[in-house]
Amino acid sequence: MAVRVGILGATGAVGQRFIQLLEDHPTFELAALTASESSAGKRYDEAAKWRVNTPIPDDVAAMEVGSTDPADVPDDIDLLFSSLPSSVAAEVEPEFLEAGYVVSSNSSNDRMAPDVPLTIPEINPEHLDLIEVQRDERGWDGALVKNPNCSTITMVPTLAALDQFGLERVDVTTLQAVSGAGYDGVTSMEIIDNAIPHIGGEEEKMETESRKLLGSFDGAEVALHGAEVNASCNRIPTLDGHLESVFADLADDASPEDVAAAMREYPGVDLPSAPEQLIHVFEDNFRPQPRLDRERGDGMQISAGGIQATERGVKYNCLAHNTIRGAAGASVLNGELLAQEGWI
Ligand code: 11C
Repeated sequence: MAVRVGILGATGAVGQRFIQLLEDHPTFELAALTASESSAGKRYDEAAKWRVNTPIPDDVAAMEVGSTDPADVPDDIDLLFSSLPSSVAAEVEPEFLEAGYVVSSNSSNDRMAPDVPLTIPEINPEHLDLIEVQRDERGWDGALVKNPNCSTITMVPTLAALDQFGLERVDVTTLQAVSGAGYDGVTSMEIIDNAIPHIGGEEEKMETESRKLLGSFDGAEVALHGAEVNASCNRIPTLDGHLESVFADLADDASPEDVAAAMREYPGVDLPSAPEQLIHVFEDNFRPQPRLDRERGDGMQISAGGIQATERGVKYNCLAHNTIRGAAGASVLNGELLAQEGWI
């Protein structure tokens, strides 16, 4: 049976990716678009002027954009995807949750709240049970699930594969695409011939969200993973695809071959938007590269390569499409998990 879905924040970079990913989705039927007051009341193709993705389907182009007031959204919407700016989402999402909507959100507010599941279906699907806790504590009839930041999603599946070797410490340097910075970054590409050695708030997100995703869950609370995580985040002039260099200290002996096998064998999930194999491992040390590898698995697969031994463990590179696997695709996948697990 079709699940009727809507988008909170439909006109921005991630909102446009939602439109793309929901076209021809096997179970989700797009039935409501919302955006800021300046877009409300307009046709979608007039409201969403900027495009980096595929053309807007004709039926979506003609849809009217509503406001982010729950009274403006039809009651029969089963699931809302949110890509609102976090300051707006912090006000708007609770209104929808109180009104009984289920929200799968990419916005960064509340990701570390103890009663909010921060979920990647292949890594910690059991954390969805936190919804019971949030309903008890906040009195919401709806449910809120968050996906992590794109640079976190790129790295965490590889760390989950390594955890069997006793993950003790992670140091990571990111090379992040301009689409992660949203509208201005992509339209101007003003950092050509340059790199920006800082991305506000990004390092802390990687350091905390990773430990929540990998943390153990006793049914009521998540204990953060004990590994120390240190991140250095940098913007480079690629359009899409975050590349990351990871140094992982391991308690047990693990050769690069052991690590490659663990990554290749890390299980996937049976959800419509999930790749069959979660992590693709390259033998070629010059891969993965953003332009060549970000579309693997329709943008939903993680790539890794360049695995080498260090004195304390291994180092390697990993890559994911930041606005698909790292943002809209991550929320869609969580929506599919919510449906599969009976939360919708
Ligand atoms: C970037 N990762 O590339 C950011 C964008 O917390 O979801 C996404 C921010 C977030 O700048």
